[in-house]
Amino acid sequence: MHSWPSPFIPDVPGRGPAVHVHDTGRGAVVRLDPGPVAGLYVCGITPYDATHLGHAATYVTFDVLGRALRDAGHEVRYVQNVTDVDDPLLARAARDGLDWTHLADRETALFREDMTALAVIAPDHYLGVTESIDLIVEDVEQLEASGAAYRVKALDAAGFDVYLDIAQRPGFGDLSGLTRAQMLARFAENGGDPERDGKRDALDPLLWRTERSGEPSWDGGTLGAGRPGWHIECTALAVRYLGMPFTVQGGGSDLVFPHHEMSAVQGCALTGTRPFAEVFVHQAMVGFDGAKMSKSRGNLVLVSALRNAGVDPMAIRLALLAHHYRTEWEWTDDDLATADHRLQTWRAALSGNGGPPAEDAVEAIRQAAADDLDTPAALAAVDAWAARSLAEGGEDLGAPGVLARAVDRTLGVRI
Ligand code: 5CA
Ligand code: ZN
Repeated sequence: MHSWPSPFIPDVPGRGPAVHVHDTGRGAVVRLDPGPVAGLYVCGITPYDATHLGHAATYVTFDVLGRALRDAGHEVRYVQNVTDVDDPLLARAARDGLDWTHLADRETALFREDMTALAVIAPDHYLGVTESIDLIVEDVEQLEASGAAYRVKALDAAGFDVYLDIAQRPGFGDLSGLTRAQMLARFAENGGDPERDGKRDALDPLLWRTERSGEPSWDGGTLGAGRPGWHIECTALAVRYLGMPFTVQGGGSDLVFPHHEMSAVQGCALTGTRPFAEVFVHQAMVGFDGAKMSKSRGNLVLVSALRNAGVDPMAIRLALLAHHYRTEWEWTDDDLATADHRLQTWRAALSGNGGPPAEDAVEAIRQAAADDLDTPAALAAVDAWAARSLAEGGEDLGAPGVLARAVDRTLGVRI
């Protein structure tokens, strides 16, 4: 699947420090040490209602991480999926009387436009489930052949569904640290089927769903016709395009369990190695009107709606960057007003003919981004320089240009 055009990343003299981020599994901020090439996998959208500000916060956060890694001298290999066939997508298409492929294509196209507008660096591999079926089938067949997965006869179809046997998986639960009762509740709420008869364990995740009448299906080789379960798509793509262990598995905090826990143990079962990813990083949920912003709830502010209303995408990006990725927050109109004011102030100061020296501000932005993606601190450093420049002017003719490039390179904000 094609992704979107990546923004130009300007050079800035010097290099950023080693990147530190919060690892969900360890519950601590850790230093990333990826060597020359960092592998980044970020869970992509289920394209039935793209792109709300919660999604945008997640992709901008991992964009800042990718930029910090590049600034620290690493190459970044970035993989992202599109869950372009899954129960919620099929349900929405049925509700709206749309062909599900049309809905998925339309919303994915909108997402690409939103990412381009927000200056998010494109993934190197951007892959839909529907174009990765062969790879997934191969992996599920391998899991079954090794005894890690098993079949359950379908009651409403001729074939059988395939599940991973979670009891065999050492380390299951390490990422989320949830109790079994909590796991069961979250599993049921997030596409799991704990009540399904014939499973060895209620938490066993579905790998392959045999063909049901009225549902899309693909040739599954020895598995029979059907379609993949949710978690296996991310396992398969990460293992194939990054290899294990890769540097960072990312997504919103709603994915910690079951999705990331399951994708990880599936990857470990598939390769016989651990860990799946060195570090798991999660964006806190962005809310709106008192609840997590979500497609299923419908309390959305869409990036495209703001863009259509004439909002500068760089103001949207600044509104997102004003919140630390580990802090939950709720979108209000004030966020946008503050960001717009900030953007105008920065533009005025950074397009001036000279200003105070920018070295300290450049250093502060780099330090802040590498220090657990502390974007609010990075914005404060630019605010301080801009305020000083507008109040006092300055003799350093190169300063606005250097700082504008650093803001663009590190924060992805084009002045
Ligand atoms: N396709 C799956 C991942 S494989 C999925 O979760 N799709 S999604 O469209 O529901 O979400 C896309 C990304 O946005 C995920 O990383 C998800 O964790 C994140 N996300 C969803 N809602 C919010 C929110 N309110 N705040 C922050 N991030 C969110
Ligand atoms: Zn995923």
